[in-house]
Parts: sequence; structure tokens; C-alpha cells
Amino acid sequence: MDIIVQQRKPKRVLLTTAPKEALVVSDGVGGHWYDRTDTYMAWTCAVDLDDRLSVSCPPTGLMFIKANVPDVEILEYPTWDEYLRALASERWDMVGISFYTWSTPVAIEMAKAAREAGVPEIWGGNYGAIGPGLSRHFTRLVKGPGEYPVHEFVYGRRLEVIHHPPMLGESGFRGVKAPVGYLYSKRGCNVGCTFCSTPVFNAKEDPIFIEETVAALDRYREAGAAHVIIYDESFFLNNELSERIIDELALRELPWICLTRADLLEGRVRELTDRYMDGAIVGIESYRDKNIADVRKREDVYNVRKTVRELIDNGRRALGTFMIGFASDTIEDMRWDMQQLADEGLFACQLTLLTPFHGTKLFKMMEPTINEPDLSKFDLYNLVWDHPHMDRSEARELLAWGQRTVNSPERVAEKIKREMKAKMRARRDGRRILPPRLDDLPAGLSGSVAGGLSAGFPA
Ligand code: B12
Ligand code: SF4
Repeated sequence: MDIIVQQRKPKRVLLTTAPKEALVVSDGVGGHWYDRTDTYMAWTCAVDLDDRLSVSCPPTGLMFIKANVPDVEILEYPTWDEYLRALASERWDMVGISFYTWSTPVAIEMAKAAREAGVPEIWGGNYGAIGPGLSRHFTRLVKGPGEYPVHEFVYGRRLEVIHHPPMLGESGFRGVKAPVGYLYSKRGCNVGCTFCSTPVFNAKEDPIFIEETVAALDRYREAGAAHVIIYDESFFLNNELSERIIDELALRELPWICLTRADLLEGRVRELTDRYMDGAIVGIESYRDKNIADVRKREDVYNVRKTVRELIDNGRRALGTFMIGFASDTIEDMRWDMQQLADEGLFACQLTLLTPFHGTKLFKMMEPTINEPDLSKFDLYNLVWDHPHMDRSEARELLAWGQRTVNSPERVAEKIKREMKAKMRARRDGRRILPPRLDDLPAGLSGSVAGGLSAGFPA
């Protein structure tokens, strides 16, 4: 006898991000504009516009949800007007807003607009959802991956397997552009660095089936992606999974860049270079061991610098993140440290101000000193606490000076040209295009090798 399973009609859901008006900042670090959805724009906003790196990144969180709950509608980085029009366009069962701590005030405005439009369920998701005082604005706040609860809401049943969508962005530098692909082998991290929101937001490591990531890699290969950027919070935390991903990348001759901890990379750069690694973004965070110990990063400065050197010596792109404004940091000390950082020869570095995000251990420790009630300032580029050695404008100026000192456009131009040249030579010789090592490369560069070759860099 046939069993008839009655499928209920999927619920109508609109998911969106903060609006463009909030995402584009007119007076960023150094007084220049930047777009928060573009990594390098944000890393280098104090640098002249023509010399800035750019790597656009789509809202990967919402793309994940759409890939797993195909009946939801997503509105990526809309203007405020587009959002209002979408709200009025039909009777939604739920509107979900994806926001960070900095975008909490605008997300609250969006939630109000949804309520006024008569939407019965208003959900909040992404890192902002762990913030304070939100329950009166949202009917539900989702911590961690959103595809499970949204699937349950839309179809009334559990999501069994996570699908990984292809997610493309574009990198650019001085007019040279190339597609980049985004990849996650897992989400979540529980290493427990006290400044990081991830162990609070998503402590459970959630691996994605390899077959799913492989389909996205095929798409990146077809699109001619210059790089695949692996944005796991810490790639190599699950070594077996990382190894399989790297094999699949190498099989497709796709150069890749990952976000990881230095200690997980140490001693492996040469071997990984032969498997198409183009570079890595590592958390350097500070040149002072006391600072690193204070935030329980469980690394030491000597070893982190050794790994950075290992990347550079193998001709890889060494990218870093570096925090200034720990309690004992003075302006003078930080100028000294950032000069050292500049001499290191990194491809690029994200400099940020130590920020106690809500829910983190750091927040609890620093709570009595936090003096910024406006959540929009919790974006890593504003001093939000009473620092003993610098005020808000001094911290911001220091950051701008650091961005210009550490992120040299000439170094980036040189590196990109060298990489292009090596790829051209490999292509001409009909060889498999292995990522070049610096010691393989000729001096002297041709300026017109842009067409379709690599300018890709990570976000
Ligand atoms: C990659 C990354 C970026 C990328 C892009 C992220 C993206 N795709 O939108 C770039 C480089 C552009 C970026 C920019 C910024 N980032 Co960032 N970024 C990260 C990083 C490294 C990983 C995040 C990620 O890709 N996760 C995986 C994706 C697939 O999942 P997801 O976005 O979290 O979405 C899932 C859930 O959150 C949930 N979800 C998301 N939205 C919604 C909505 C609803 C309704 C529901 C139900 C669920 C839901 O479901 C999704 C699918 O599972 C984290 C650090 C870390 N270690 O985690 C920092 C991090 C998230 N970034 C941070 C910050 C501060 C920023 C910037 C403000 C920096 C700046 N000054 O410019 C900007 C803000 C960008 C923005 N759009 O507002 C902070 C956020 C802290 C906080 N509490 O707010 C983090 C945690 C780093 C840190 N130092 O602590 N970032
Ligand atoms: S900083 Fe990196 S390693 Fe530390 S808890 Fe956050 S994601 Fe994990």
C-alpha cells in the first residue's frame, strides 16, 4: 500500500543583511570611505584609494541558509529602500536579519520596520545575536548555524545534510581583477581565546561533508578562480578533513589561502606549497608575550614570527591579524611594534583595536572599563574602553598610521607581478601551473600580464 506523505506548504521567509547605507562607511580609519563587506578595503582604508586592495565577499552565512532551505528569499546587502519594498511585496511568515555587534542598531531599526509591516516572526542571526537587550526586538535569536532552525521553520522537519553552495567574490588591485571562491570545511571553534566571539557564538565544530565542498570547487575551477579562500575560523584544526580538502584543491590546480593559527602551519609550508597553498592569514595579534598570554591565545610570539618567516621564505603570501591597545600598550610601544611588523614583509595585515565583544571572557574582565554605549562602535576600529595610555582619537590615529606603515602597496604590486610572471612562464612551457616559490622567480617584471591571471587575495 502506498503511503501518502502530506507535504505542508513551505513558509515564506525573507532573510537579509544590514543595508548598504550602514555597510559603507564614509569616514573610516584615516578619514577614507570603505565597504565593510570588502576585507582588504577595510584592512587598508587609510591607504590612498588607488593603492587599496579589494576582495569582495558575499554574505556567505545567508548563502549557506539558501543552499539548504531553497524556498527562502535572500536579499544581499540591500539599500534601505530595497528592504522596505521587499517587506511590502508580500505577507512574510518570517523576516530574518543577519547582523554583527556593530550593525545591532540598524538591525533593530529593520526589526521595527518588519513589525510595522505586520510580520509575525522576526528572527535575528549571526554574531550580533549574542548581544545585549535584543529579546524585545526579535521573536527569536539564533546562535550558531542558521540552516537547521530555518529549515525546521520553513518545512516543519529537520535538515539532515548540510550543502555547501559555491560562493564567488572578486579581488582587485590597481585595475587587475580576478574571481575568488570561498570555502568552509567546517564552522565553529572552541580554542577559547578570550577576545574571540566564536567560542561564544559557535563552539561546536561542525564539519561539512567533503562531497559537498568538492561540488563548489568544481564551480570555482570553471569560473577560473585565482584563489580559493578557506574561511574556516581555524583551518587544520581538524587535520584529516583539511588534508582531504587540500588534495581536492590540488587535483583541480586551485591555489588556496586559508585562515589558521600559526602553530597549526609551522613546519609544513614547503610541503603545502607543493599542494597549491598560496598563503595563509595567521593571527599574530601582538609582539608582546604578556598580551598573548592574557588573551589565552596559547601561542608565543617567537613561534608565530617563525611561521610568518617560513611563509615568506617559501614565497607564500603571509597575511596577518594584529591587535593594538592592550592595557599595557603605549603609543610609543605600538609605533615600535608596528614598524617591526612592517619590516616583516607581510603581504597585508589587518590591524585592529582590542575590542571586548559581548559574551566573551574579555568582556567580563574589562566590563568596568567599557565606556562606549553605542554598539555601532564595536567594529574593531574604535576604542570602546577607558584605556590607560591612549584616548579614542589617539587610538584611531595610531591605527591609521599603522595601516599605512604595514600595508605597503609597492610590496603588494611586486608580489602580484612576480606571481603572474611565474604563472605565465609555466603556461608558456605547458607545465602544470604549480604555485611559484620566490627562489624560482626571475627578477624584472612585465606589466601587461593581467588577462585572467591571478590577482586574487583573501578577505
Ligand atoms: C570571514 C569573516 C568576515 C568576512 C565576511 C563574512 C561574511 N561572509 O559576511 C569579511 C572579511 C568581509 C568580514 C568583515 C567584517 N567582520 Co568578520 N569575520 C569573519 C570570520 C573570520 C568568519 C565568519 C564566517 O565566515 N563564518 C561562516 C559563515 C558561513 O557563517 P556566518 O556568517 O556566521 O552565518 C551563519 C550563522 O551566523 C547563521 N546566520 C547568519 N545570519 C543569519 C540570519 C538569521 C536570521 C539566522 C536565523 C541565522 C543566521 O547562519 C549562517 C549559516 O550557518 C569571523 C571570525 C571567526 N573566527 O569566526 C569574523 C567576525 C565574524 N568578523 C567580525 C567583525 C567585527 C567584522 C567587521 C565589522 C570588521 C570591519 N571593521 O570591517 C566586518 C563586518 C562585515 C559585515 N558584513 O557586517 C567579528 C564579529 C564580532 C561581533 N561580535 O560582531 C568576528 C567574530 C571576528 C572577531 N574579531 O571577533 N568578516
Ligand atoms: S581566535 Fe581563532 S583560534 Fe582563537 S577561539 Fe577564535 S577562531 Fe578559535
